Amino acid sequence: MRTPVTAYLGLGANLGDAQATLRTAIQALSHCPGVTVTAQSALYRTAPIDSSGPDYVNAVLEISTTHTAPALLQCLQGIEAAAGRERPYRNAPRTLDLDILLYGDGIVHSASLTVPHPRMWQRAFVLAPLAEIAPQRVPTEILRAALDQAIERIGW
Ligand code: A4P
Ligand code: MG
Repeated sequence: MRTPVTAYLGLGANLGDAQATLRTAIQALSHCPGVTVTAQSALYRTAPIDSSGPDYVNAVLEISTTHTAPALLQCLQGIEAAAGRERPYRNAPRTLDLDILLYGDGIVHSASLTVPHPRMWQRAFVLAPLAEIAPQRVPTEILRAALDQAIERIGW
């Protein structure tokens, strides 16, 4: 049995009932073998960044997992597919996006996976919910620099 690793996941959606989709995704994750959800941020309404369509709903989860990072990505992609995720083009509006933000202190650079998520440090829709549940992982200056982006905490 592998030693559990603490990982942080970014959740985003801007098509359909985004709040309901995020709640369903959190339920699905909590039923995944090898994954325990240990903390969840509030939901945030956020303006699209490098994307289009309606406002997004975003959140961040802390999990404890015995999966490797690639196996965890497969599990996330299965949940995205169940939510009807389509990929017509990069950064297209989406029913559900699940990203691995951090995997312990791990660094991954492969064709299909980059961890830490390379764009997370510029994005308030990741940094604000991450700071809510893991302030030690978000340098204050980096959070402050992103807070001119439109973001509203909407709770649960
Ligand atoms: N991939 C590589 N690294 C990772 C990782 N750490 N986590 C690969 C998850 N996937 C990772 O992703 C494309 C490929 O990235 C995957 O096949 C996987 O092997 P995707 O989910 O199919 O496509 P995407 O979401 O369009 O790309 P990506 O890279 O996830 O986009 P971003 O940069 O995350 O941006 N604005 C607001 N307000 N809220 C949002 O949630 N999201 C995006 C997506 C843009 N603007 C947004 C939001
Ligand atoms: Mg993604």
